[in-house]
Amino acid sequence: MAKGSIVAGCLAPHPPHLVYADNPPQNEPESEGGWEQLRWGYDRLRESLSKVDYDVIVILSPHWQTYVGTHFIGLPQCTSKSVDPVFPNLFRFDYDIEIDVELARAIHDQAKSDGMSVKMMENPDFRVDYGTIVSCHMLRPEWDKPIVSISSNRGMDYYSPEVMQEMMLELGRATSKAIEASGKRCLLVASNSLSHRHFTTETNPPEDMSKEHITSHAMHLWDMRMIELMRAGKSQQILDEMPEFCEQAISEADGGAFSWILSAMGVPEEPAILHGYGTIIGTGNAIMEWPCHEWGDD
Ligand code: 2X7
Ligand code: FE2
Repeated sequence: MAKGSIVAGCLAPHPPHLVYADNPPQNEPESEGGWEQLRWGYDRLRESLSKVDYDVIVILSPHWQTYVGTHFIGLPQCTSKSVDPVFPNLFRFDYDIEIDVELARAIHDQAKSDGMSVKMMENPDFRVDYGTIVSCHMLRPEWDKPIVSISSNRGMDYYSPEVMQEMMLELGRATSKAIEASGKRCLLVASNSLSHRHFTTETNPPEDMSKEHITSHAMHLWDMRMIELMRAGKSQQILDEMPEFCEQAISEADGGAFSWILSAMGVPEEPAILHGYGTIIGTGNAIMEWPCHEWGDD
């Protein structure tokens, strides 16, 4: 069997506003558009990924929060309606998702044998979190690829950013080992915003773009710094600065997805491609791609 590989890594933010603005048939509420810069960024990412062949999407979302270890969905099919708890007016989405349980279990087993606390989630009533759904929909609206869904074990809330990061680096290494052994071509997805300080009131209508901007200059500076580091291939520096980023920018990288993906890709020195940047209710969101399939083995 050929070795499995990570064909590309993506930073794919998941504010439900993006799906709301796109008006897909699965989502009940209707909009007049909005957040076009980010949605055009997703167009460019999809166009770039259309040239890459892959079997499965492996995604870690900060909105599936598990406080005892990392969990993996272990059900072959998940079908239900997802309602965003904070934005039920924007996101009521019918989903029908195929899970690659074999690969999920392989990553689980590898992480377990490396000493991590992990669990396969097999409750048939489980609802998939909206972060996973939004990122996957924006990446691949055809929903024709199975996914591996990985939880965020909130190591930063329970311990510290440093502990969170150590755990996510370990999980990244386990993910990469299991993918290699699986023979599968995988698209890796970190589903998170960058700076994450948001407004506390909503405009009418929510898609009124005359009201959309970053919450503060400090948040803007952090977002630009992270984007420049990604574009310069300075993954190790990102990891080194992650604790300050999480704390000072209230970043959604606190869920571990950003550290996990950099680790799984081997802390790349190759540049990431910026497909788009924009704010959503004041948070900073970058759509990035690491085109690993172009890098070769050496
Ligand atoms: O989950 C989110 C988010 N990360 C950022 C902005 C708005 C809503 O939801
Ligand atoms: Fe979020």
